[in-house]
Amino acid sequence: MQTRRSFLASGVVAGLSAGSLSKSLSAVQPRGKAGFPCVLATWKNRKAVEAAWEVLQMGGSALDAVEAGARVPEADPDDSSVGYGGLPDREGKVTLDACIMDSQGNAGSVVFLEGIKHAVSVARRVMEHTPHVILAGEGALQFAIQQGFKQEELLTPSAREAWERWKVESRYQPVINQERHDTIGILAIDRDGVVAGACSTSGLAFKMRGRVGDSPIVGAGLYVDGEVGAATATGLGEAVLKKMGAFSIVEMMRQGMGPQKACLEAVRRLLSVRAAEAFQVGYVAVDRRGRTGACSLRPGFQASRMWTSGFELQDAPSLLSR
Ligand code: SD4
Repeated sequence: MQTRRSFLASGVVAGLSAGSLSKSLSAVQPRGKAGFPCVLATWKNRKAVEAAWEVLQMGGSALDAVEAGARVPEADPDDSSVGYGGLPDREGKVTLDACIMDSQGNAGSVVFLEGIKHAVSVARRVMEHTPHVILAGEGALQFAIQQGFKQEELLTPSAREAWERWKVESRYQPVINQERHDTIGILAIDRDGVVAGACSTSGLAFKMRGRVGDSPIVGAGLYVDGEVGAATATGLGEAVLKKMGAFSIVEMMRQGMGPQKACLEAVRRLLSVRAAEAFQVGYVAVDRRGRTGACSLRPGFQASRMWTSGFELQDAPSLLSR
């Protein structure tokens, strides 16, 4: 069990004073809670976490749980960063990226997928029904249709309006936390201690056509190793890609770091990415014992967590103060 003291020591690893982090840290420490089953997700994703939890409660697998969880924001028209209702690229097209991984290291992902709401389920089919890991664009759509997925318009009237407003100036400038970074990264450990993860997003609003972020890239937006744990990311995908965020966190946990300390160290590494002063990234991680971690570059990132004791939404500690 990670103690407050051991976590504060990690502030030193990150080159931070313990004092500057202590306030937010007290909010994020699980205080005696660890273990499994558990579900951990990026942002305020209560319904997704509850859907995943329900699967676990029924005796379902971690893999089924994370898929069920990710499908919730994918179907929600009010979630402007995932699936149906996601903000489009600069040409007004909603393009989706998603990834899923099991505890054996099996992975499936789709990138630049259009017209299919449940990208995470297509990713799972890629993992389970093809010899490949990633399917892109037209090929991913073709595969999804062959698999029986329904093709539909994902651009909602309000997302279209937002795009029309954006077109007036057509300037892309990531705005920290106000872009509604709501990408779902979701991790679960089932009652047998088996770990899985999934990640689903419509990517950055008004991105260049063809742009793919970190979320569907194994090791960047998501990584699972059944012997160690799992991690997932949200925020500016370009930064996460350059640092292989999720993989780094899992590898640090393999070397013995707790999930909180590993997330913090992965965030610290972002400081060397160009324009680090202008973007946000958040990580969440869980080790195979069910200890969790969450950390972001700047304030504003939250983690949603479900244990047997109930749901918790927590403000993650941040490396920078603003
Ligand atoms: C991306 N990481 O495509 C995603 C964006 C994100 O909430 O997390 N948005 O870069």
